[in-house]
Amino acid sequence: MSLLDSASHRRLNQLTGEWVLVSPHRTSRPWQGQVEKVRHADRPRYDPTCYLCPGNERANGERNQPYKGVFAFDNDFAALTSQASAQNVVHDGLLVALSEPGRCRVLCFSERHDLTLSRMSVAEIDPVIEAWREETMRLGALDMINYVQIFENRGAAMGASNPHPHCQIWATHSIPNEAVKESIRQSAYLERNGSCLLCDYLALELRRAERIVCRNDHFVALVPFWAIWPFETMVLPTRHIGAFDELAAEEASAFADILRRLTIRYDNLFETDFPYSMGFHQRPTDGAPHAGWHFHAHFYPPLLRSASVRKFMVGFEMLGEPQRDITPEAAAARLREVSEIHYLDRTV
Ligand code: H2U
Ligand code: ZN
Repeated sequence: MSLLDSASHRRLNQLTGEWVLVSPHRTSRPWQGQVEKVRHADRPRYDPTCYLCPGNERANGERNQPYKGVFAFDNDFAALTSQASAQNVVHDGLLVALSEPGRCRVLCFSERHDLTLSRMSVAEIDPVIEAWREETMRLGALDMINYVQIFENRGAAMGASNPHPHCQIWATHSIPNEAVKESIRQSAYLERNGSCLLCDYLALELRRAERIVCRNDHFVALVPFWAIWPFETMVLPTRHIGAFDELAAEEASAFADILRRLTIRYDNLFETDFPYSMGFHQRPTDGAPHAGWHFHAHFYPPLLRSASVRKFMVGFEMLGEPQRDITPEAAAARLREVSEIHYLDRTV
């Protein structure tokens, strides 16, 4: 037994510079708290009341095209608008505010209301990746946009407002906090070591193998050494790619493959529609080279022990720092153990 699997310790997140507290001895404590409802994947292929299904009316009265495959539109309740001018400033001593222009988009992965990434084929996910690339490039090319954040909230437990497979894209004038932290750490590492932080980290993880979940020729899915959420993962390209625009065709397909396999493993873990927030971190679009930036996806799933018991980020996590019980190594082993055939497709 080493320090890492028996005694309380802190691990450093190399991407953000923040620490996470790990308490491996605590996993056997009893649970009498909230129980999440288990959701069964028994949705219809088309839901006449869904505002994302083809041909249906959205909340603002506009009608979706009778689309097949991917479909993107401007968010009707956008958190950011292009009207806000970046010049507007409030600076009164300790009161500092800056207006924030931007764009918000919604992107449906499929016309099918009942699908999820885990239930789509690689051929069906390919156009989703192409749309992520196009949206990134088109929005990133706008003068006022310096960062493009793509994210998916999946499941009611993560606040998704609708089960129809979709993600959101928020393109901002400012680089948001999480991306700033990772940017600073990645460029400092490059300056200090002359190599990329995530290239070096990935090489180390591949050597040790204990936190790898699955891989293919171009991508690796792993539980980061510093993971906060019980089954948190990161997906990294093996080549040093900064953003979607650098993905070669075979890499895009390999990305579809790994996203499909990882989300199937997630669903199989507790035989449920596994909830998560996931998204991509990529090079800012402010025109600077950002040579240290290594493109990656983060999956932040809340479930802890079953389809009904989730982790809460409260108490010490809110006031002190994130804490976890199950170790990243144990979580990776659990994710490795489960099948890559979706439980709903199993014949026996
Ligand atoms: P979430 O499920 O992650 O909340 O994403 C759904 C988004 O869809 C949400 O941001 C938008 C909401 O503003 N939306 C529309 O743009 N039009 C609608 O008719 C309803 C929801
Ligand atoms: Zn729908």
